[in-house]
Amino acid sequence: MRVINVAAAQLGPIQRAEGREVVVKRMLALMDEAKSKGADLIVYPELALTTFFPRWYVEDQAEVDLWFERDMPNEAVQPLFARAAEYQMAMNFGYAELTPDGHHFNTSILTDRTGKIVGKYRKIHLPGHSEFDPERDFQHLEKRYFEPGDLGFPVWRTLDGIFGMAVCNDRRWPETYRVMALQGVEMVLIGYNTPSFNSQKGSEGPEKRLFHNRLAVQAGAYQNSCWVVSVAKAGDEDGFPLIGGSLIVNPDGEVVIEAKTDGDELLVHPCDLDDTVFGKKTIFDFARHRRIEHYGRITSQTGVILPPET
Ligand code: CDT
Repeated sequence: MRVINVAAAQLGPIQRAEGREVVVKRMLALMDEAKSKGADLIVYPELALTTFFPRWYVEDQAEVDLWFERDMPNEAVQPLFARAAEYQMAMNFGYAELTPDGHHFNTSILTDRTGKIVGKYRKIHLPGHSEFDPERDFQHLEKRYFEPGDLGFPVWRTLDGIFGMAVCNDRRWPETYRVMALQGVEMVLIGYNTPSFNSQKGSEGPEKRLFHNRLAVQAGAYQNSCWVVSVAKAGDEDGFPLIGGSLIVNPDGEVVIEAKTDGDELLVHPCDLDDTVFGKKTIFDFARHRRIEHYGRITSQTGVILPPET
């Protein structure tokens, strides 16, 4: 048995006017609760330190850059790193990263039990658009504010297991999990900010959005025989609702625990990394069953190529 106690730390809304110190206080309160429940690892959402700013169209880059972190850790998050180290708790959270040479990424980091950053992932599947779109009910400007991640889908050995990360929209793409599973991933950590309504189809509301959230992560877990921890920023941010529905899924694709609220909420579950072994040795033993000679289109083609008309 290789059991780790995982705390999925869902965050409720963060308003545009709120500073990082307000959020960090809430994150610390969740970490204290996680400690009292024996957590080994705490997982926070995508862009955990700010409101989900891609909904706002801003032309002045200097103003946009106020949502970005130039260093990690920095002064604002130092208390989180210090307390995680004190508690010997590994930690994962997402933030907007501005590199010294001026690149912008939607990033997620993983620390070990000492508070040292052992893994960094930069979101690859950026949803949305890059210019103001008057046709939408609200904006989703991730393609404006971020570049696609340049680090691939690495995995890291820590906590006696093999861990990977993904960010929000990545969870809808089977390639995300499979590339990590080809490196033996045992647990995938995901943070998300998912609007409760489709900005291009108002009839698609929270019920369907929560269904797609479960569907995507349950399939990813089952088809790759790994744990998935998927954590929301939820609730009403300045009049724009985000779904909750944070959840932990086992390697059989079953939901073992799920959030009930749209606020700050902690879900703690013991996850045995050895539960990944059976699936990886049987139905999803990639070495025996994959047929890569038929998968060429996956990496040689992005869009659809229709068959010729007859
Ligand atoms: N943050 C993020 O990636 N949100 C997207 C919304 C896209 S609309 C389906 C998501 O995949 O949840």
